[in-house]
Amino acid sequence: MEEQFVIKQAEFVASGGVDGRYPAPLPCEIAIVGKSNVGKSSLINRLTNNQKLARTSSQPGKTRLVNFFLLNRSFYLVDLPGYGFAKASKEEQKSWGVLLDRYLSSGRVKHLLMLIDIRHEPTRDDLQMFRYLIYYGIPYTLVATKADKIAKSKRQQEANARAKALGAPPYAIPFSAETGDGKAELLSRIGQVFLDAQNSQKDCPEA
Ligand SMILES: Nc1nc2c(ncn2[C@@H]2O[C@H](COP(=O)(O)OP(=O)(O)OP(=O)(O)O)[C@@H](O)[C@H]2O)c(=O)[nH]1
Ligand SMILES: [Mg+2]
Repeated sequence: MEEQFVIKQAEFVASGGVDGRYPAPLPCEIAIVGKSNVGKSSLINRLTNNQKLARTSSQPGKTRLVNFFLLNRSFYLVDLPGYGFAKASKEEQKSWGVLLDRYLSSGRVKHLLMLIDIRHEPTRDDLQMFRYLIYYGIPYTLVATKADKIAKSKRQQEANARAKALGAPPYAIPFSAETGDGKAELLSRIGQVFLDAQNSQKDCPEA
């Protein structure tokens, strides 16, 4: 039987991005994108079983920097500021846009987890984000968050409908940071990405 990928250890490493400086890269770096309040930081906490690792808030706009978490002492999981935070000033929205853009175009990120709320149609910002990651050719996995808010029997169907509305192949992992639903599937996806990154590193060691 295939061994389950487990997160044994997690630590906060650094916040960055304002000056375009980040920690030294590792072969595997997975970042989380999605609109403000969709549950990016909560997902990190659930995956690592540490409610205090990434700061969360019921107020949108909590995460304002690019936050690097080192998992299993071997790869980065990166928490990004959410987009589409209506209350932010034009100036703030612009600087978050620059931060995100600079990070995503840095070539560091190997895989994106794009989070969408299982209950809502994608916003204009979601559509723009999705076009952006296709444009840059960044591999991604769609995750439909807050799955606990709808009936279990409808979750997969609703998650898939959200993916389809984005213009993606109609599949998203239903996930709940509240109950841990979808965690095993997401971990297995992350495990795959991690192994692929390790293997391609072996194939071209100087990359
Ligand atoms: N019911 C439920 N609530 C959730 C879930 N995930 C997150 N939340 C709640 O949604 C709110 C926002 O969560 P965060 O994890 O801070 O969201 P974020 O995407 O990091 O937000 P920004 O940092 O502002 O971009 C908090 O009140 C969380 O408790 C979930 O799976 N189920
Ligand atoms: Mg956050």
